[in-house]
Amino acid sequence: MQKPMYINGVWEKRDEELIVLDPATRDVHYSVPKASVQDVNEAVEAAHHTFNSSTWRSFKPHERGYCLHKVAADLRERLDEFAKAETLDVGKPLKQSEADVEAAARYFEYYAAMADKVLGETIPVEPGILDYTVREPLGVTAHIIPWNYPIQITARSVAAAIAMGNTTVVKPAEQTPSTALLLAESMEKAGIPTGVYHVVTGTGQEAGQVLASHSLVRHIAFTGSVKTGSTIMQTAAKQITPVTPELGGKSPQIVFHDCHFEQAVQTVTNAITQNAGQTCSAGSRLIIEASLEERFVEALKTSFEKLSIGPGMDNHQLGPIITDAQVEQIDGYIKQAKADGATIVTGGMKQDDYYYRPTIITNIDASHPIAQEEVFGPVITVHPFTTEEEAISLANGTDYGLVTGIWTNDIGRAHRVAEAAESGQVFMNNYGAGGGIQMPFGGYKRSGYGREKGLEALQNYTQLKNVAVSYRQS
Ligand code: TXE
Repeated sequence: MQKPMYINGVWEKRDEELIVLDPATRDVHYSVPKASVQDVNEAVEAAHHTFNSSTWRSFKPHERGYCLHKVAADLRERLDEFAKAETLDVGKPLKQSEADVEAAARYFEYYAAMADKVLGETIPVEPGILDYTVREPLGVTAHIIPWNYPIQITARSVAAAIAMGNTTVVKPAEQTPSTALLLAESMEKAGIPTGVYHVVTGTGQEAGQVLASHSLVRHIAFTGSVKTGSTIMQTAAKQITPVTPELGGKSPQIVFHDCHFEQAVQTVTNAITQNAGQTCSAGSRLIIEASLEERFVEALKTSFEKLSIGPGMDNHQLGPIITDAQVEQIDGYIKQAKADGATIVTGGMKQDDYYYRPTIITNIDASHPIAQEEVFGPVITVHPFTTEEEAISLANGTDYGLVTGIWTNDIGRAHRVAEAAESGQVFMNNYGAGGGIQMPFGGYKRSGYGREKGLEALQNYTQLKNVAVSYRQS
């Protein structure tokens, strides 16, 4: 069965198609059109036309907000349908998909409320001059989405872009196009005008590349690998198109001897096993005070081994790994670590071909590839320290800088370490508090730049105009 893509309010099928597999069985689940260069051009041109149309130009900011609230309501009403579609595409446990759909609804509400609240300023210049700024939309914004959190990542940037008056073209990942397509139905129902939201289901190399290089695209929101992010930025640079790249991480959990032990064990477990570790902000390195290492690793092992593994639809704690290639990537890192003398405390192997057992690795040098690169699986490496300086140096010792977790009851130390952390986000004695909707999110170093989420993201989807008016007659 082919699910059509959505261009300019029309559901379009094509002879050339992409096959989407159910990660739990690797069976063919459905197909989508393989969007051509012409399809992408058509979507971008329609989005450009809509941006300049009297329909969209005369839409009042609060009316945009009203429609986006209705999108949120539809997501909640159809939460089961969206969550099942997400789990069948991504493989993640149904409960996690439900939480993702709820988060998507919250993004729509959050940015709906901001549609008529982004203000300009007046600037004192000199007598007789009124100087003011206006924040204006950019035009067509492109949204290139990865497969690990499709509905959340689509929602967060599309909601902000539309709230600010832009039009949008979404290119979902090849593996997970369902929920971006379902969202088109919500947009229609909510009264978002035709042409404001398009979904082109194509490959990264073709559809993604054409989208990133299109001269009418005024901003690109990208989440994915460093390699693809860098390619997109080089392409976009030719048109001077701004990119907001969110490029993953190798986030440390720094655990001091005076932490709340049980809470730290539980949260460190969740932070590397959620979505089977296929999360940009996964806490994939345990930086542990040496005096606590043995006890903590033992408790972590027990905690990992309690987790159930199986199909996401049956709500196990770890679902399948998205593709065979991704399983091989994880396995490759593990084999290399083993060959280099690391100790596998638990896990370290596939289960039933499509799953990976939660894995703890000790006796591993902090410079080893498995401790430096994004494994994107349920794998944590352990690095002991004796001084605070050493902990900071280990935590900051990768090219990434997305999130830092700090576990201690010494408030002074917690703030010193937070200050030294080279990452865009720090969690103290929690990891992921608040759900993240309102908090700016993005990387230091190779994790990217710019911020999605929170009020900060609105900067991505507006441009600033300064107007100087002379009002004195000479
Ligand atoms: O990512 P890509 P892939 C990391 C993770 C994973 C690795 C590879 O380590 O193992 O990346 O995953 C589109 N022009 N993350 O190959 O290539 C592509 O179609 C324009 C981290 O899936 O970055 C998809 O829609 N677009 C991460 C999106 O880019 C292109 C999430 C992401 O794909 C393109 C996912 C091109 N030339 C993977 N090539 C995170 N930060 O959470 C591909 N795409």
